[in-house]
Amino acid sequence: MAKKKITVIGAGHVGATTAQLIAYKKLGHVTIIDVVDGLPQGKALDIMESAPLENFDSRVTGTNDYADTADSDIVVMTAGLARKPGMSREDLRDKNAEIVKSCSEQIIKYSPNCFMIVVTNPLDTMAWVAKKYTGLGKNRILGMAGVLDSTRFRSFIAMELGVSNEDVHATVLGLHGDDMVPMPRFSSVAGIPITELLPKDKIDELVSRARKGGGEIVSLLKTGSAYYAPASSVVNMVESIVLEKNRILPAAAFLEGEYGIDGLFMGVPVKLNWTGVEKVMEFKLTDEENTALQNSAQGVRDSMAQLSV
Ligand code: TXD
Repeated sequence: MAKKKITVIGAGHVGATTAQLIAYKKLGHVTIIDVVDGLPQGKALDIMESAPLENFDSRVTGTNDYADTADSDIVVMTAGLARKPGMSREDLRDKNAEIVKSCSEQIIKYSPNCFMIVVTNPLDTMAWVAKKYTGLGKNRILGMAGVLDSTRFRSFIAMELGVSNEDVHATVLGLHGDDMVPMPRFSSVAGIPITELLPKDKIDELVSRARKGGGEIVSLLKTGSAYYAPASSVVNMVESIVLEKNRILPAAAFLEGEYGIDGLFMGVPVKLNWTGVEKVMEFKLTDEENTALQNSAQGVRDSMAQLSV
């Protein structure tokens, strides 16, 4: 099977780490594009020079010219500003909307049939901007947040119980922000719901840490935001598409009535394969869960209402 072409827009922390993981996992050829001259070229060459040791044959190239991204199968949008201590994701909205708009308009000219994964924050709102300016159908575009939020929740559960990460599953719905909706009822260790394994106050503590997981890293790093777990999360999604795995993953999908929510992107479980988003999985929520999800949707609406693009 011919290798897929995957373009990563933005050669910063998340973009470069994503490119590195795609090459190491042999998922396809990678093109990194950025506005800064030399940055994508330098990072791509550095990754290529690790090929003899990491044993991959993908080509990783860097460019400042969208013509080089032509015919990409998958595009990962990471261009934009990241948070610094004291900033919320919403503080990035206006500048990042301009950046996502301009990158979307350019990429789609050369790769009209791509599948796009949006990473730039504020995530749910930027996914909407990218959809608007690429014109991609709702089955061809997702925002990455749920995989990251749930992997954080999973890692905290595994640390708390001292069990293998492999055995821990967790579900997180809603927007990518402090109003995300971790779902303890659907989070389990080897199939046993965590509600059977941990007292309520401990679960509440882990839920709260997962909600604020991004901020915890920002306040430790001081110069930017998380990128190892975010890049792994993007690559988990890329893998499901390239390897046609049919995974059910939480991701920001464009909703048209699912969960009673219409016209915006928000985190829900989706079935993801080579055709793209095959479907949004719907399941019955308790009143409390539904209220939290509707609040989350309102947060996305409030953010979108302030968009200037
Ligand atoms: O869960 C999630 N979705 C997230 C989102 C997890 C982690 C990071 N998240 C967001 O991703 C973060 O809030 C930022 O909005 C993006 C990228 O984060 P990163 O940490 O990679 O930021 P960097 O290191 O500052 O890199 C951004 C790059 C940098 O190289 C810029 O030169 C480039 O984006 N950039 C552009 N590239 C192409 N085109 C344009 N117009 C452009 N503008 C900036």
